[in-house]
Amino acid sequence: MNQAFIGLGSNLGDSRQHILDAIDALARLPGTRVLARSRLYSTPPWGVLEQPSFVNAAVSIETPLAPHELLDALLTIERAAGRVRGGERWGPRTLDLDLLHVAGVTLSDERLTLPHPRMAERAFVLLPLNDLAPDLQVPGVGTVGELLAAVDSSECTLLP
Ligand code: PH2
Ligand code: MG
Ligand code: MG
Repeated sequence: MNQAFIGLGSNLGDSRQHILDAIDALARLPGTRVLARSRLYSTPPWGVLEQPSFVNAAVSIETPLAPHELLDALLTIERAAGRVRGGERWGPRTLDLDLLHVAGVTLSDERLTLPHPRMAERAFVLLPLNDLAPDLQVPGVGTVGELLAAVDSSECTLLP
């Protein structure tokens, strides 16, 4: 079994519902259990500023799927939520599921890099992840809690 952390984001359509539906879809993957779910956050857009704010969350799962199988499953769930690829990099999307970390795995190929190469700089990733795993070590850089303390999360708010 693999233990994995997945970051979820949406800023088109009913973003909260897209995120909740995606968590249900993750729980229905073969042999897979959702271990914990973060709270939901509203976060200012990063990368491309002229777009709606995002809803972001994170989950931890236990799954028999190997990292690349899990990646394929995430892309399938994104497509089911109406995600169209080929839009602007960092632009608006109905659903984004990012594989952030798989316990004990570091790898990099043309499809996948683990841990996620930019997670350490992004409040919208670290804030929900900190709900689940503040002590998680991001190899070479520190714990999630330490990294969160070093980024500006002042404009991120908890959704009711
Ligand atoms: N995702 C992006 C680009 N910018 N900004 C926020 N706040 N949250 C996101 O999930 C996000 C983003 C590309 O995946
Ligand atoms: Mg992303
Ligand atoms: Mg993505």
